[in-house]
Amino acid sequence: MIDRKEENTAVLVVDVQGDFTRLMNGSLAVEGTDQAYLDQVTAETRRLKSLGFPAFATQDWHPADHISFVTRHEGHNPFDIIDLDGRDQILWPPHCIQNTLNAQVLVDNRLFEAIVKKGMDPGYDSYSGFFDDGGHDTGLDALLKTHGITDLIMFGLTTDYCARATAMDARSLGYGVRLIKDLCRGVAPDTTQTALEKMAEAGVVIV
Ligand code: VGL
Ligand code: ZN
Repeated sequence: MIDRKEENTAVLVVDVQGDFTRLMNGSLAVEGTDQAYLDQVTAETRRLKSLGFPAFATQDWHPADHISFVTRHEGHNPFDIIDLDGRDQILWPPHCIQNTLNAQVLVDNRLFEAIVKKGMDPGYDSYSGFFDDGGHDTGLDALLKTHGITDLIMFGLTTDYCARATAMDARSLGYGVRLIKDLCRGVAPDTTQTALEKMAEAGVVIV
């Protein structure tokens, strides 16, 4: 438990949005995302913020015709993997469509200095909050640097995709990263386990 302020350290809440939750009957609902989970995430964000840590969030924010949506690929089923310009692309149920209820960040938005949107380009997925698959920068790195941030305390959804990718990019960019595992939930147990291992190998401290 982090119980006092540390300089140059921010909280980063990843993609805590209705479509990833059971609570909101999300299209890509992940196990263990009930009201109790949301209450825990909100309470921890509030607690860390009241200790003096600035908080930021990321938000998956797709156009209705996003390339990652299975509906764009005739003859495919959700969770099929296709080749997209040499990259593996998982085909997801449509989720986090811009301006829909289930794209909203479920943690009190007033707690955040900023909410950084990602995945707006219809042609590229963006699990990472820093860069999309086409290498386009979301501005998160510059934003954190403006606030003097060198270290991140991260949690959110999903462990195996967006939390993983964001944590890995954060490490590549030189941030110190702690991931609060109990406040993360994954799409599937095996990929979640692999994600935790890969993050630890990259120097993410799993707490
Ligand atoms: C995510 C799958 C597709 C995530 C986003 O937030 O982890 N997963 N888009
Ligand atoms: Zn997405």
